Amino acid sequence: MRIDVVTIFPEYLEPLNVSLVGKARARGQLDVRVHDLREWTHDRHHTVDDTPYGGGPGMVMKPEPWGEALDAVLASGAAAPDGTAAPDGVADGAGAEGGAADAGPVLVVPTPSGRPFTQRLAVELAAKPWLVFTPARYEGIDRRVIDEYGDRLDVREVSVGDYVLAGGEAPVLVMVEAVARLLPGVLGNAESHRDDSFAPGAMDGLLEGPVYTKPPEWRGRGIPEVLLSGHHGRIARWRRDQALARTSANRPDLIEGSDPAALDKHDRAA
Ligand code: 6GU
Repeated sequence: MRIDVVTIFPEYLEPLNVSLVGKARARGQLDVRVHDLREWTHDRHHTVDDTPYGGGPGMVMKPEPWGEALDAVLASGAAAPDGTAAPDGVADGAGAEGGAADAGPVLVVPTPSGRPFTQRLAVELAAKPWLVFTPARYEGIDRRVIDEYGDRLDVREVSVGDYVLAGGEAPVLVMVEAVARLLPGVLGNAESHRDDSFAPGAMDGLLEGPVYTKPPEWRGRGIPEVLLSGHHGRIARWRRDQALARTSANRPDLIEGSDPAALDKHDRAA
């Protein structure tokens, strides 16, 4: 997968050199290119913002640098991004809004006004060959930029939560990590995804329960007996009960929104 990020703070994306994403890049599983938006300004002060039409507080990012930057980035991969083979299903347009090109790059626009970034969206984006992120500062980007590329590309305005950050760079770190760990071969163990909180399947979208490792006693605290029993059926039942308890305590909305058929009679008893 190829990922481009256009930002006025390239150094903010340095963590993409570390840990899981850094290793995926070093292995060639991920081609991440970070670009400085100011390279596409032409004035002495490299101006990227201006006052909003209609008045109001703050500044708005000017359309011209974004247009030039995105044209250049998109042209640089127009044929086949980086030679990396597109995973199966990439060109099928599954989940795309329709209309704009389904097979090309996905433009991900971080904004607190966007649709929620969820595990479902991470899975969808992980199947694409090329993502372009446009983290903004100030009050956001001149709307015409989003409209312009929306006519040609699959554009997603995405928020990472119900709070306001100073810019979209931290959300890009969040989204890239969530996507990268889903790419084939990036996590050591493909099974690691199966019980992820929010993953459909074994845990039916419940939150993961507690985990333990050695030593068997720490500061007078032991390990739940069932985990030492070697009884796989009882362990699975216990883990599910823990997941249900944690989900109803921390995220009752996930249970209210779930399919009652996903609960078995043991769940109801718990
Ligand atoms: Cl994507 N950007 C900003 N600036 N704030 C946010 C956000 C994004 N998601 C939640 N808050």
